[in-house]
Amino acid sequence: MRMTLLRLSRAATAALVAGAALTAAAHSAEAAEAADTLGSAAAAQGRYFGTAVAASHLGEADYVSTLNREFNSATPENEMKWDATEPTRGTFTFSAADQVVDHAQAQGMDVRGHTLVWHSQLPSWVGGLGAADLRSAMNNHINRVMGHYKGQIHSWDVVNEAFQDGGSGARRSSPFQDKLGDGYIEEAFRTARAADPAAKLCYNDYNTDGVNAKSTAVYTMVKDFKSRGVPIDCVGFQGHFNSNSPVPSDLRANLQRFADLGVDVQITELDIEGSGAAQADSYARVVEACLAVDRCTGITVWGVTDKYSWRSSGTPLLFDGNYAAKPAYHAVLSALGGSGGGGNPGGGTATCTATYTRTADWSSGYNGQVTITAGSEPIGSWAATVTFASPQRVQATWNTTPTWSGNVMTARPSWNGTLAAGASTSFGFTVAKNGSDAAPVVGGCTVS
Ligand code: G2I
Repeated sequence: MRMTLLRLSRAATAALVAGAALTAAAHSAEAAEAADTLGSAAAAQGRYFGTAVAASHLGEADYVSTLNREFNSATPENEMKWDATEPTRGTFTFSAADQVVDHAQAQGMDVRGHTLVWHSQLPSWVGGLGAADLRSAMNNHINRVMGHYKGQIHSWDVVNEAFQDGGSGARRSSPFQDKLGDGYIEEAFRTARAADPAAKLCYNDYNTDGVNAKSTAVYTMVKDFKSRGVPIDCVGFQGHFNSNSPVPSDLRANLQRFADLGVDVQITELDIEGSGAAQADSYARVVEACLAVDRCTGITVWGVTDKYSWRSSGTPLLFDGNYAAKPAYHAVLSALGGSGGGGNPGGGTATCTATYTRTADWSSGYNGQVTITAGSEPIGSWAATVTFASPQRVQATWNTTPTWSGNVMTARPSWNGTLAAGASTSFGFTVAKNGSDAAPVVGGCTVS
């Protein structure tokens, strides 16, 4: 059975709260007209699009406006972890997590719970317990945290990162593993099911995105759980990528093999280091992989803006430090079937212009430059066509990642897609004349 999670727009949610009937027709019309944000475009595909949220940034206007505009699911980045919720045994504090949950709910967003049983961000008192005590502390922690948010969490990461990296597929050492043995995961899921029967219960991990020894170890566990009736509903694939750990080509196949076990799959912490077109392509591939798998119910990126990312020097997110939408944003929106977007709070239309100049000329060749200028709204990416006269040949290009169709070059940004309102960038090329001195014809600039 495919779980369809069609998010209501905020307006629709308000209408529903007001008691108005929401017809299917009105619903799809909302989705169709509003697909210029990540959340609305994902909703039109029956998915959610979420982000990690840090309570400490909820006082920053640009952070909040970007969060509220683009996303329809929120995962507290650190606030629900054991060190935040139960720093000393039996004393629970939910104030920071409540801030995120309250904000999300006020915006009609879903909340993903992250995370209950994890070796990291674990207060030292947990590691000091003996086996019997640890078992009761683990179950009590699950009961209390899930109990506090009962009925309010869409999916819970019940157990996080329980497997080792590398080829062995073995369990990672942790107080839980070392003292309770393999059975602790099953026990945690059983306790979690009883604590909040409405929540989807997920196992979440990293470097499990492609088919490899680690993902196969998780697969084997999930298969075993399903065959024995251990409650598990979903598997989270964190999706932390960079040049050492690129988006695997078998991501879709891996998601599908888990889905075929009868669980939902979710991309839970997506971020991809890089910039420009390469980063955008990688993001698009992840979105396409999720959309190709019926049971891939949603994607969460691990933060709103590069400046607050856990690895901010790698600029891995969809919005830069000034909350301008990056090429990766537009690639994601477009892969979700949306368009425009990127934050046009004033409601203006994002536009750009392209103007050509010959910057150098010699008997057998010339250099050309095209200046791209954003209109009255910021843009996150652009494209311009340049048609060269035959038999001219382009020998080099710079500041662009071109694609070719015959003698027509479509120039897109390499690193220079994001432009503030009115700002310019340029790209250039060296052309061999081959007897023709004709100027190239520059087509219009489009915001893509
Ligand atoms: O490491 C990336 C993620 C891998 N999967 C599980 C996620 O929960 C994890 O998130 C990161 C947060 O993004 C970081 O924000 O988890 C880190 C800790 O393992 C978080 O870093 C911590 C710092 O280590 C602390 O020093 C800091 O006090 O963030 C805390 C709050 O800013």
